Amino acid sequence: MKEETRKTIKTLFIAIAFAALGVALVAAVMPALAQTTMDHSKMADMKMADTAAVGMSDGEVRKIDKAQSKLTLKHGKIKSLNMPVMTMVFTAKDKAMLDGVKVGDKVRFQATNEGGKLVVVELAPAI
Ligand SMILES: [Cu+2]
Repeated sequence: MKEETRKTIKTLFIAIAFAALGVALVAAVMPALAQTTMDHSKMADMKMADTAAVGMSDGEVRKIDKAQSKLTLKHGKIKSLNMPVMTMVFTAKDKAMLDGVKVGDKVRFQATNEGGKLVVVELAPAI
């Protein structure tokens, strides 16, 4: 092989390697960018949902676990959390909230999703 040909091939390989690196970088960065954009729109949606769903949801106390700051509520639709009617466990934001209710009580409450954990931030007897 001629020295000239070897040099050309070497240059070509380097060029291909850089091109491949570039593609890999773009491939690695693009999903991250897309993700960031999606998160922003999600946040905007959540804020809109929060504003739209000011107010409390209906519930009935099924179980109280004061030691764990948890309560089981049979609840009506919760628009802000996109939930249908169901019975589920919530975490009370403040243990003292649980002092004001007992099993069987009808309540009005407000719950938020805090990193996947559903937290009751307000709890009051139903009027
Ligand atoms: Cu639920």
